[in-house]
Amino acid sequence: MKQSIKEFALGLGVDDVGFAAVADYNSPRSPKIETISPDIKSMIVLAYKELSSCASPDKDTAMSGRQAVYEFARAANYRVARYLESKYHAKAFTVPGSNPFAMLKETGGAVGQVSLRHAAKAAGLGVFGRHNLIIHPRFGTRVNFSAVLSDLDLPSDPPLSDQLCTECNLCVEECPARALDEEGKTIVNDCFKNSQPYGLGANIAFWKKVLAASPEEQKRMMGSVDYWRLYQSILVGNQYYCFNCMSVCPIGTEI
Ligand code: B12
Repeated sequence: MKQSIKEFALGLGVDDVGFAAVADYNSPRSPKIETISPDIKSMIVLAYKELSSCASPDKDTAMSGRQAVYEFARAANYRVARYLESKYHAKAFTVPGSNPFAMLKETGGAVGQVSLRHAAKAAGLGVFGRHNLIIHPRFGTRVNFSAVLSDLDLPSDPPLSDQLCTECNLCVEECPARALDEEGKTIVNDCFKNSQPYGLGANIAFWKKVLAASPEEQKRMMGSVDYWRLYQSILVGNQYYCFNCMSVCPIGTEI
């Protein structure tokens, strides 16, 4: 069953596939999987190589590469979920590459329903690096994930034991926000401000300024490039303007 699911997903163009039993998934800061469904027993984690455009100095081009990954991941999630439903009469639940996920005050809107990094690790697709991201043996850090959860009783693939991260510290040094200075922790808000300069935080700050401004200033602000970029960021869906910790990482044979 695992082999046929894997061949089906690879046949779609997914770059790598791993399986994790929910019992082997351990993400202390994520919600319990049961909150999605008590029937879920396994996770099928799909891996997508990040395009080399992630290293482009043109951030819109870099983000268009990410959009391509996420749009393909959404379709791949649906196809794999339908395959499980139609071939194995399974229940299937998709986990997107990014949004939508719970917008809660207590999580600062920065905790997904499922941590795809922790799922990828449990599925033998990679190991954590100094940047708190997953390093895949072939794609290095230039890898993104999505997942399909199911009630199929599928055992985990063997975990990767290799220490892929060489602690070269490039990710830490090249982080414009110094968000990785503390080992094992990403300073989420510092990364947010830099990686999503037109994200939720910037949106709220913009509207607060508009509300406090004179009618003349409000008109000027509504016509400003800042507002255009806020608008586009919503269109794109969380526009990232920084890929450094991903693009500078030298690990991987197919980066
Ligand atoms: C929310 C989110 C973010 C947030 C928070 C990131 C984080 N590390 O938690 C922000 C906006 C900062 C972010 C940034 C980035 N992201 Co992001 N993100 C997510 C998302 C949607 C949820 C992650 C989550 O649930 N984290 C919360 C818990 C589970 O994480 P944690 O490891 O336990 O805790 C971390 C932090 O919260 C913090 N932390 C630890 N303890 C504490 C305690 C407190 C109180 C606080 C506040 C924080 C904190 O440090 C830990 C290590 O990073 C995932 C997709 C998914 N569903 O998994 C993508 C995901 C993790 N992101 C990804 C990427 C690529 C990025 C960026 C490179 C930006 C970009 N250009 O894409 C940067 C990298 C930042 C980094 N090096 O950590 C990829 C990673 C792929 C890989 N190779 O591992 C994912 C898996 C998306 C995907 N579909 O592939 N992201």
